[in-house]
Amino acid sequence: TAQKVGIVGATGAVGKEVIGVLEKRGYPMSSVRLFGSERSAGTVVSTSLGDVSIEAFSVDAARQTDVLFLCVDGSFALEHGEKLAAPGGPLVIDNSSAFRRDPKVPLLVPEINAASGKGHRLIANPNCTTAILLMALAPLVALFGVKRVIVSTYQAASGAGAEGMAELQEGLAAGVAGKPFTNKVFAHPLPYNVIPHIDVFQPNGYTKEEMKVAWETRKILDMPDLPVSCTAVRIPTLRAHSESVTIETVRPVDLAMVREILSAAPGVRLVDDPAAKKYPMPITATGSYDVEVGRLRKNEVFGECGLDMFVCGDQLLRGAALNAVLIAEALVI
Ligand code: 2RA
Repeated sequence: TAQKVGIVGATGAVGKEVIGVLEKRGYPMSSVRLFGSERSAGTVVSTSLGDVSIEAFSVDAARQTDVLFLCVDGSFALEHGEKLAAPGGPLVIDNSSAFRRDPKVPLLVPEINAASGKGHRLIANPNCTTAILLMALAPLVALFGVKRVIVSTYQAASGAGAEGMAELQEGLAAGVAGKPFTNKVFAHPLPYNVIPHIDVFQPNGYTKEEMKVAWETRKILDMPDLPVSCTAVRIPTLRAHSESVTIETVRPVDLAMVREILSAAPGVRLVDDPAAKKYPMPITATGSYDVEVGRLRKNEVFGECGLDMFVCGDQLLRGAALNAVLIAEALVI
């Protein structure tokens, strides 16, 4: 049946994509309400149900929905998430990191662990880097088992929201015009650069972004002791994240089986014909619902039980909005 849908943070990079994905997937909606700050209240946004004016957020108003997407920061989610999802309220799907490590809150990539969300009213949407990784990793873990995972990322500006994308585009335009450019959103200027620093450094020397990949991979795969090491790097692409992934498996890897399982995996597109210059790239993954996987090869360090691959996924879609809408589809309709 058609749902009363609400989106908090509808003018942000992820909120806008949620509106687009609901529309493109034909999500059954009887109404859509958009919530924002006092400042954005009154802004008119066009949706598949016509023009909708943004309302100033209140818990009571947002609870008058069936499904509520929170596309705002973690402190907002921590303050309001549980009140919004209390009995009688909507299914709340939170895009922030606020509840991802909370053992009471399911962390879902629907193709992998939708069943863990049954009966819950508050669901966490994973970090984009983790969701993109898991689309390729989970089918392989099911087939060969896994002993350890090593990831290096190449993350787009969109991970830092609309401001991050604007800073990159303005910087690139200034650079091309021979003008100076500076940085506010990123730790350093991003054009013509790569920055091995996303989110804050932790006592163990990893960044929080890197630890999110470890924490969330373990939770989604339900493997609390899985060794995962990530180096997360921001690069000057706009909206698709790339990841170089090495896994040590339990059973020997058969490349033909890897290709077969990844070709059949929902939400995954095998792009692996290096002789024809076909492999995953941000430029082809951008705008796609599927995560691209390729450059498949046996890893020469781990031998028979090792696999290397390259993965690209649209950060705003699989990494955020699409995953959130798929959660709603899996749990509500
Ligand atoms: C980033 N993973 O790319 C973050 C966004 N959630 O910055």
